[in-house]
Amino acid sequence: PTRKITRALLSVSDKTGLVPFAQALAGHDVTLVSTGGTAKALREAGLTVVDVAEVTGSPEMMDGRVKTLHPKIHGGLLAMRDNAEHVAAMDTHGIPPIDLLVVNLYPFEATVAGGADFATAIENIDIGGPAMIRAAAKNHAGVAVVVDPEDYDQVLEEIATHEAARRAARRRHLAAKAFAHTGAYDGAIATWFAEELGVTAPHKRVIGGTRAAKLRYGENPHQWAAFYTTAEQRPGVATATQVQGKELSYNNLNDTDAAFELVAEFDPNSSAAVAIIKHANPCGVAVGSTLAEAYTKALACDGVSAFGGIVALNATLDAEAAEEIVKIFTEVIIAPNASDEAKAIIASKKNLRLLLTGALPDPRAEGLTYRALAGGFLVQSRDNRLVDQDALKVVTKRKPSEQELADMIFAFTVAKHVKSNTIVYAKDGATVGIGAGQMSRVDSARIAARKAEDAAERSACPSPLTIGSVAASDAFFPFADGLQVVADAGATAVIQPGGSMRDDEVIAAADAAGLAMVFTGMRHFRH
Ligand code: 93A
Repeated sequence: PTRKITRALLSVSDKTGLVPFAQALAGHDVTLVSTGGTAKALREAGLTVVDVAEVTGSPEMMDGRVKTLHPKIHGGLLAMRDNAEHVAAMDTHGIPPIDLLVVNLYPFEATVAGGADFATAIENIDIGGPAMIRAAAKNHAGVAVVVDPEDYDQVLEEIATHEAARRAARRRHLAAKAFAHTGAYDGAIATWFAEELGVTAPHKRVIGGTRAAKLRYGENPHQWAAFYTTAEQRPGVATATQVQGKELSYNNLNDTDAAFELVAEFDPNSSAAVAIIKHANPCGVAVGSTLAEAYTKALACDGVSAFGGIVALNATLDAEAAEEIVKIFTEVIIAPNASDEAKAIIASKKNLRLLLTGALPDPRAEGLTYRALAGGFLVQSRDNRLVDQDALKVVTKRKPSEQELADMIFAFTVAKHVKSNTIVYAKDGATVGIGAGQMSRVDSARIAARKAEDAAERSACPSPLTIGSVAASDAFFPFADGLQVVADAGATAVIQPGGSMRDDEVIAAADAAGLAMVFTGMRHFRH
């Protein structure tokens, strides 16, 4: 059986809840041992504290880099209480056992998130803390280790009840949490380092995240879920401030990310852009001279699917756009900023979540994406490529017009963010038909065209907007049949990567239909 807690070492950067916890410990006659700042906080609260320096007989040195790294501390954490040799070594060397270790680490992630320079970030790498946490966690049979102020009450309860049977199990849980804590901490450091060095491919085992939020459930209500953030500094759902609205769900976060990443492709200095997302696919995207105009155009693409969607904007949400958005049921709005007037309009919809990120992510930035599969996960570099206008190759007899070219680039940019296979029809800076996630490209082309017909019917438009549109395909047409569907739907120009064995047949079909077609040389699968 574990011995009673009579001696605790406290060394914490986050001093939340520290004083009442230490007071309660003192009330149970626990001796408090502490490092500089922690000892100071405890003394100011009137508590009696033994300095670590007094235990080690060695002062804190090198700006605090060496404070607890000493056999008098680590022996007290690591000695097995039921091992005669260990106990004898403690006696011989005058090492007092430590029964409770309370440590939280230098705030490395918060420091780098705050834009600290390299030297400051390095100085915020905690060495002594993780060493003690790992020592205590390894020796959990003899030491309770606490890395989270949320667990203070649990420890006090243990001291108060002395329930030996439950104690061992609880200590194992605390140890498991402690190793998860140091693991995530080192993962954050490694991720930050890789970013600093511009290393795209991560070293073996450096991927680490920290749980930022427990979610009520996952993709479905019977699934457990949480949101983990990495040290990747990318404005978006991970860094956003939620101004108002209900708690975000797993699907909200996933869809909002898709929406914001898409809209960030469009430079706000060139045009306002709006994307409306459902099930991680856009149901309408548009650019315009104002956000309100872009929103109205995006909504027109598929107003039925947009119900209950996620709206992302590439510029400060203004009152005019806010007025339009609140007209239908929307789950989430994400934007870099919002005017006070816009915020007041959004406030009329209590549940509507408004997320502000302060900035747009750089679509060209490097980074990693992850995807789970049974027994592991896949990691790849972000698809950070954009259409290179100079690399576009006109392959048909007819050259695209300026307007067609602009719409093609717009459509291909959107297609990059639609699940494969995708065909995106666009006209005048707005999608007019999106076919997503089909196993056959022909089906995507048909579905998108049919959706445009439906939209035309709903808005009493004499003909679907695919007539006179352009079409983008995320990957090459393997046969001419898909291209034929696009031509039949009324598109006048096509943008696609090219590179099929039957490119010649596809080009011939385009020429026969009088289409202009360009190859980008770059595929944008997204699954
Ligand atoms: O610089 S350290 O890596 N060297 C150490 O020996 C050491 N021991 C504890 N940092 C060390 N700590 C950390 O100091 C703890 O993990 C904790 O975050 C912090 C508490 O310092 P203070 O009590 O002075 O506020």
